[in-house]
Amino acid sequence: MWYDKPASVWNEALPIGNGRIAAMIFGNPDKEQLQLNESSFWSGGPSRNDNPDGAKGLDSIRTCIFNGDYIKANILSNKYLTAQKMHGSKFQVIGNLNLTFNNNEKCTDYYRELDLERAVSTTTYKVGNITYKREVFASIPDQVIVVRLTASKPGQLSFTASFDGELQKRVKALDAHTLEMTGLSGTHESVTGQVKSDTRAKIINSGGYTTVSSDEINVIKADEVIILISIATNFVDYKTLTANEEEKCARYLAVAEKKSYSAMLKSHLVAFQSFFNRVSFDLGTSPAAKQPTDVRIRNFSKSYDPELVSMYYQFGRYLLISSSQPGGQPANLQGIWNGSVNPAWDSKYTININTEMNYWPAEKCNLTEMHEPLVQMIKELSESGKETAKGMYGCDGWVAHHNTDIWRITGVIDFADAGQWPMGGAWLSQHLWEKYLYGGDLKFLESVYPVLKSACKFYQDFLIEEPTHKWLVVSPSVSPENSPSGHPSALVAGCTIDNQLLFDLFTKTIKAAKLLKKDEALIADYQKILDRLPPMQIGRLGQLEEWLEDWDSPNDHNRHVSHLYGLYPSSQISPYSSPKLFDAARTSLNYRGDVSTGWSMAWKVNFWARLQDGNHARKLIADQLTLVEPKKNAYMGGGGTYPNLFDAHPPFQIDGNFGCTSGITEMLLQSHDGAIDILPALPDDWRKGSICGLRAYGGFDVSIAWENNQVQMIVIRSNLGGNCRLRVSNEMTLSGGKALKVASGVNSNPFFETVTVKEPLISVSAKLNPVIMKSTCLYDLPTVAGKTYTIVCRK
Ligand code: FUC
Repeated sequence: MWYDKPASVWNEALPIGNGRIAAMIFGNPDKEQLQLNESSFWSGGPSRNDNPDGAKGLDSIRTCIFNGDYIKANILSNKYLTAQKMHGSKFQVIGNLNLTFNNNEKCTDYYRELDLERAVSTTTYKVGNITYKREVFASIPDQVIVVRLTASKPGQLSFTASFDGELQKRVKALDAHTLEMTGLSGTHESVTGQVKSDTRAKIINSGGYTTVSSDEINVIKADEVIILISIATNFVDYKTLTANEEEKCARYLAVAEKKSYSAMLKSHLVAFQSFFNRVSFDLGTSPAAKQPTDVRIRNFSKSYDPELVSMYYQFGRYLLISSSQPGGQPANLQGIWNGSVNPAWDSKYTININTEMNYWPAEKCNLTEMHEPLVQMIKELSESGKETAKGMYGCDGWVAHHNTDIWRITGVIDFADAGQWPMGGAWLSQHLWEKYLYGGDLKFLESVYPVLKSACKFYQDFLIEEPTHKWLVVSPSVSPENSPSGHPSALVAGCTIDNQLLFDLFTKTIKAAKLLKKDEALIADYQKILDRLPPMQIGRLGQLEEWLEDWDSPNDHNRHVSHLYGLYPSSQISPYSSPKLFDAARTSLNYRGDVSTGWSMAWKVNFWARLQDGNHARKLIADQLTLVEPKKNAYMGGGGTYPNLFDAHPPFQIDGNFGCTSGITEMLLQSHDGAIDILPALPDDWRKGSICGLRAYGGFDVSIAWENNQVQMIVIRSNLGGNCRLRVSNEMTLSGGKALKVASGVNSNPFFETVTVKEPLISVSAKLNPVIMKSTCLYDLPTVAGKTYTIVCRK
């Protein structure tokens, strides 16, 4: 990614991060601004937000819903279930390190870049005949941000280093080379800010000298300067704030300053590239790629620029590596990059889609380690959510609603129409099973099984029988952030997404119990619940119904498409085993329309990939790669992409980046439907390309090359052994010409079990438009763990 001018606003600055600390780099020749973040710097402190009156209101709210008195249900819900005071904390900015230069002359030859393959940002420019260069990276092994400033002639580096930050307590030069800023997180909704931060910049100059004023350091006539930035807080875990931030901050610096710049750069590259280099993606290039990145985004819809797509894809992987590292916090609504003390939606964790979307690329894009912080958060929520289940609803097990934060709150926030969704834990829990399907690690499954079981426990207690069909339903609930048209409130019972989530949760927990040989009696109970969940239904428009009744409106363009959870990320809707539902899902999506907020368009890339319509998915990518003016920060519809390739909801929200990276993968490889599907949704204009190093269920690493829209070569490494069933659109053989076995019957590899759902009832007026499926070849390749297989197009 490169630009020919500095960032004038935040959405033009370039992000670096090591999962714990991060910076946005502006690259201004006169004044370099490094806007700093640390992942545990959140407002408030350990806290809970359950409404203690839940038990008093629950029964009457449920009765109101079954009687159709939605207004009263809403009023009671806001009174008895919604949090009365605390709606979650804010992820807050640490502040800025500013380097002010006294360039009197105009600068020329300006260039700045973010090298995604090295995770290094570089700015160069000339003043007179001297070339200046700044390199910045955030090191995973050394836990500091490293800045190197050089000039083409000795003695040319003179600048002043200073800190500022809205939440600063004090800025002070500790010695002639070390500047320190301490800070305290903000008080919010009457929870006192308790996260203490310590930020230090160590300035190491070669040549020249430094002088100190009380809160600034001046560097004068240096040849080269290295600045090490260390940030630490008193955060230990979501319940504990007892670390000594000053000691931690100093320790990181003390270790780092003993190393040379080149040694630090080397270990940074080794660590970063051990993740990044696992996947390579080539869609070809074109003259458009010679332009600066912002120009390419502006021109994308009018030009042929396939390389912008592959770069955007890899940028998603870059962002996940940089914002989510084992042992740390999961990527929040802005990953780890936030310039404000008061960010949009508090930059917290919205778990009715957004946080889950952040992690869609983790497994399939070969970044399984980056999934770990989310797994840890789910474990923690399963502790904090137990109190919520008991206190609010009198149920066993654990529950989380539509949001959480670093303190792992699990109560209902905002207001009933958005917050009264007791399914956040059910959705997050799917990630645990998903991780097992890719990695096949039974020890991991065993470690998370109690979380799955306890999630089921909650719904065993919480589900109630609805009067018409005697189905078991979740009530009160909402189809995330959407109301049936004409309804005075979103509150209802038995939303489609809730039923789908429970279908997955119970099915997967049963599978896990069987694999781990546990809880036989429970399995029978779970099966009884599964048998009584509402089936998916097809409504009068031929659409998949979003609610228990046929309430969908053809004019509903809400950004959430929650009832298609069953299509993606879940695998309940399949062209092969549930063609009617498949068709109804497509009808629903067509009614919903294309253009929406950033993340919604990203979700639709995944949907159209699952619907095997590559051209429609490709169209959504183009919609998403529409340039949004960087100053547009206010909430509004019509999302796109900022000049720095950050997804624009607007405002900036990182889920759209991750969601689109996931969607592009789904266009090229899927593994949910009983087989590894090669190029299931290749658009016409991606005629030639290759993608290497993706992961599929069952522990397979898959690389694919194609030409003239036809698969040319597939390379499969088997990590677990077992049958590898492949679905390909053209005929293939093993390299060397040996025929592949044509597959039949059920895939013997247990990781590929297909999902069977009940066939829907279809209303008389509903019209289906069945898809003519592309004919595909199905092959079985028995594999041995550790072996690699090459398969080529049959000539
Ligand atoms: C949900 C969405 C919004 C936004 C917010 C963070 O409330 O409906 O569009 O993404 O989360």
